[in-house]
Amino acid sequence: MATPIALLSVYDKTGLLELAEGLHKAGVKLLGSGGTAKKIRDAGIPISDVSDVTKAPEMLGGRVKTLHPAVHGGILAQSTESDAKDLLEQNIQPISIVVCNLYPFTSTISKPNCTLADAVEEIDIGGVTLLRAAAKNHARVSVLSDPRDYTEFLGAWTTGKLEGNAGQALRSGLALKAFEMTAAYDDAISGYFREQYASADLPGDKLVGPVQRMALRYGANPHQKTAQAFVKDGKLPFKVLSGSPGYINLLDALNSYALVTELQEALNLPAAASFKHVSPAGAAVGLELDDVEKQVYGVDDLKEPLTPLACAYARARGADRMSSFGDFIALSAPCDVATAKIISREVSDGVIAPGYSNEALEILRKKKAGKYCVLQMDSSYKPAAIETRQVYGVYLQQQRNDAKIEASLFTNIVTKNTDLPTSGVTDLIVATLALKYTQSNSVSYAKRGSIIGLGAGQQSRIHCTRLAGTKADLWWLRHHPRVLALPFKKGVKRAEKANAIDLFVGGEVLEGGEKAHWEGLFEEIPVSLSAEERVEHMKKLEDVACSSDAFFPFPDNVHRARKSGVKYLAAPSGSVMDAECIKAADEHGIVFAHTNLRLFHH
Ligand code: 93A
Repeated sequence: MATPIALLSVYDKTGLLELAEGLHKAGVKLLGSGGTAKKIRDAGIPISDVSDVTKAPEMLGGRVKTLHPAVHGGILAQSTESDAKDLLEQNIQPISIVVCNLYPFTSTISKPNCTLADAVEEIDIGGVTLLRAAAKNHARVSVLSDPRDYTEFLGAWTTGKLEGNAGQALRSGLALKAFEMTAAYDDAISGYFREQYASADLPGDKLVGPVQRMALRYGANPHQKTAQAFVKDGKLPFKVLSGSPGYINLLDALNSYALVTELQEALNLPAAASFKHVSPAGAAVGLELDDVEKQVYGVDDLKEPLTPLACAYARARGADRMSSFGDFIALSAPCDVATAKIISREVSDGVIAPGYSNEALEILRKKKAGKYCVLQMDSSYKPAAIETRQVYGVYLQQQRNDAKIEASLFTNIVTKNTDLPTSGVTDLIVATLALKYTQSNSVSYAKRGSIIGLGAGQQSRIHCTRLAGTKADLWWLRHHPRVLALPFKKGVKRAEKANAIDLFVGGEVLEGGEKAHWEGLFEEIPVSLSAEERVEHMKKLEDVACSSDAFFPFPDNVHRARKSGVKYLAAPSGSVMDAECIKAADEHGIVFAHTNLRLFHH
């Protein structure tokens, strides 16, 4: 049998001499690139230079060292007669082992004074080619890309364990490692050039090519200093028209935009969402507001006539005004003046929409002294079918949740009452679509095309049903004539009014300074709503739709939903208590649709 040959070309020379010595003793002929060969030779271990084999010197200041048919022919040749003939004709020896690690691109670019030329010079070409060639031909060739594998490999080689299946398994594992290594190396290189050539770090940055990457101020928290948003292909699907988005802003923006797009598609009406911490505080389609609703949503004084889009945002923002404080807004249609005017007077972090009228954009750009974040989404954008994230160093990958929420989802009605009117279907679509983009567990209540109560991120479903139900109750109590007539002093700010109303409808008992402050907001101190007044008013909350992102484990959820006027209910089946839940719905004359679609979202 011909003497086996190992080609060694390593930047990191850790463990190199021990490996070279071991291979030499095992009868392997060593071949090395410049520095690698010198180090081994200096230690007294016999080794030939690659240039002896290629008959060409290393050239271009080291840019070409091992790139030669004599090397790659030797690595890539398979154990076939025809390949053996080719090698013989060209006088090339087959190579059995490739030991290679790459120029340190990542550590070079992380040095503060690294120039583009420094980075370019650190891009390893020949080493990557060695690794890929050897890994490709792992049926015959062993590739060592990590010094930590030298000892095990040497042991296997010297004890003959590289024969047969065990040998193949070891070569396969080493090949995979080499492929991972070259992939990560290429990722680092493209990441660097994305930053150099396709990054818009400031709104209005003028780039010749597409903007693929954007530096973010910080991650979820200010001490998480490294943060960026990027795509690997094409360009970022949004433009920054004003302000600079943060990491959580983008989580909100992208999730909320998906929600409003799907709402508009499902119901053929402009839609809006008000997001906080990656869950909707409210979401709605643009059904016209009546006079009471205008007052409840605080848009009765707006001079501008309300467009359907403005109605959608007024509703979305008005579902839970406390939670919407500092929201990120998504609009399914280009932002008009009326919508911009509503946004301009609320406390909000940013907005994403497929476009803005010139006047609307002017209004929004003035908000927060120019710091208000305005994003324009490319409406033709289609997200990838597979989504990947990393948690604690582990990649998680899944198919994107592309389930369509439409009327057909609610046709399997399992209760005696099967009378589901169009308005009920609309509200079930709104309630269910909102859950698709709400942190689980989640339950939502909807009425008049709008979320009126939403419980997010609860570990217990009944807690979620109660939380959402209480929000729906407070929303409805805000329609009470005595709330609408609360005698606020002139000059009380909108956010302060929202807070004061929340305390009033919530029946919170106030003391000391807090009580004095609250009372000081009014011309005349309001008398609390009595228990009877509350009961009387709550009786009038009817025809509410409620949806759950997973099955109801117990009928208590159905009973609780009913207390907030629920008439239309949707949830997947699958609970051992399904029959009990249906019985509870029948008891209240509720129309209950089993959707068979679980909608967990994290
Ligand atoms: O500049 S290169 O891309 N051109 C080559 O042909 C080449 N061949 C191996 N760099 C090349 N290498 C790299 O040189 C290896 O990946 C290794 O990191 C390094 C080893 O060089 P030396 O043996 O001279 O220390």
